[in-house]
Amino acid sequence: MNKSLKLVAVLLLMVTVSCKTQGVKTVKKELPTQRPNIIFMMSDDHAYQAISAYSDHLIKTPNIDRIANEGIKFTNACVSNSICAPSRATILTGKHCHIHGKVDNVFPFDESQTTFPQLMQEAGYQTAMFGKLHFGNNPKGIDEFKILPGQGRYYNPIFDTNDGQITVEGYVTDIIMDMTLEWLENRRDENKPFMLFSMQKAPHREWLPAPRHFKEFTKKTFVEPETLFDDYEGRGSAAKTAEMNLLEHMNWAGDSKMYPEMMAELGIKDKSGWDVEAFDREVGAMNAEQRAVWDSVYGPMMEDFKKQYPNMNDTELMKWRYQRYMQDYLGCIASVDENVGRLLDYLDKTGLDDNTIIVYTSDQGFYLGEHGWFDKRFVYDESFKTPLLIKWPNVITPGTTNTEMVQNLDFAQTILEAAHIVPPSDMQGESLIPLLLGNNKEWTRDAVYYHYYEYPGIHMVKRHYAIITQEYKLAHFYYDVDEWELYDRKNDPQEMKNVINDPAYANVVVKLKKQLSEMRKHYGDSSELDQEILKKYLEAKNNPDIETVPLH
Ligand code: SGN
Ligand code: CA
Repeated sequence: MNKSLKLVAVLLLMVTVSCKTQGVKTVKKELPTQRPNIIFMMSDDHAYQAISAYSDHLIKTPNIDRIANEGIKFTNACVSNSICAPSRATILTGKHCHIHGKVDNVFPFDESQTTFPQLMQEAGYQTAMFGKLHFGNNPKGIDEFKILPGQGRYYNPIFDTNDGQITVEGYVTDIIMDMTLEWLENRRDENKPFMLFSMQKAPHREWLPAPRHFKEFTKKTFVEPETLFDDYEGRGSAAKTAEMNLLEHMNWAGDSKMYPEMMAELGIKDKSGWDVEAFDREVGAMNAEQRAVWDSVYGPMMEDFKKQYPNMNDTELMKWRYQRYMQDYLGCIASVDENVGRLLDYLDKTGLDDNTIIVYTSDQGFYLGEHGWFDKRFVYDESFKTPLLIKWPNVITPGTTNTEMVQNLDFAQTILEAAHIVPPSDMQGESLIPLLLGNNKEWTRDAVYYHYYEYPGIHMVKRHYAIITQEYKLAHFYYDVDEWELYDRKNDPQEMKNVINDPAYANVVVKLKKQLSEMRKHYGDSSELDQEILKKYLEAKNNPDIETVPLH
């Protein structure tokens, strides 16, 4: 064998050996060196049950599903407090609510807290935010913003901007995406990576779709959840006294879209005290063209209902209200999905998608008739869990499903690490980067912490804190009752039976109570703090001079 042939043979041998060793050794994936752009899309109250990547029993969302198909879908993502502003403050600070101060929609955010966009801005990222933030409308660390004041409205909405207020004609979901795309096209600084928040108001109550979807969705009939007629036996008093039942607590005008005049004709009273106002606030904000489409669809539908109403029993009314609710809620989702499609197409077309992380999530989950409910707040699954889909080309393996318990608390650290920024040591989450890279063995968390506060207040969900593992959920409702609930998540996924007093679970209860108490200590939460927060809340509620009291 001559020299060069020998060399080729040796090289071939080396390649074979190294291929073999690579087959057995797990190669740890690393972060790419180039800093990525990040687009954080969040909708308000978007239940995972209404995303076909999770389940298509209610609606198909082909565009949102693209993110899952091209990236990762988390099936056990959850929040630490299932309500809007607290969840958003947790996302921005990477801290639990008792630390950042926004424990409910009422208490103020502690403005001295650092938010992750501030750190990104300091590190050279261009930052922008469009849509719903829900608190502190001059967000820290954001170069350019157009934000709905408070909850904002669906038609012809007002926005707070860097240069004052503007009113924009059209439908809110389309407008927020117009703003997002316009910024990408015209105001992006090509020399900087960007952090862009595109945050939809939809499908928040009172669930008003775009006029182009009125007809299609009001004709649809949706499958009912198995627990629509839940009687709350087998649960504690919190489920029984909550005011979120479709039959009992939904507004007729605001929610079910009955014309106020029709309510008067049928002798239906405004039980909530803001039902008619809610209808006027949204439907009253339509322009003549939008209103004409509304009347042409909702008019005949409600006339038809008016004829049936006197002969309907409670079961029929519940079924009707559920369909009405789903028609409007899912009509809103249709627009959200179309607009996600617009963004993905734009990124594809411009090639920007190559180095851009796209996140799709919600500020919490939502009840779509499960347990007879709408709204959120409880630690029970439909509101505790939230959708989370992330796409990152060349980093996340397309079509990955992950079942770990990840939380909104983790988002700040994840995004900072992706951007090569070291997170401050007082953030309380864990970076999801190992899971995004597929280094799943590095993930060690086995339980998450939850704490809901806003009570007494709208929907009357009692204060509770909880520990949640893959197998169990242990919750303590501590005001104005003292009740514990335990659910076996594997054997009772619908959470119909509180097994706290079942002797078969006695050991589980002891173990989880201990773990929960350690967890509270670890995160700096305590009964003393609970009492302090409660005291302040009750004082504010009883003081007519303090504006921050929840009105309903
Ligand atoms: C409003 C809604 C409630 C909802 C809260 C909080 N009522 O008060 O149903 O729970 O917002 O929602 S409404 O009749 O005014 O729509 S959150 O998403 O902002 O937390
Ligand atoms: Ca919300």
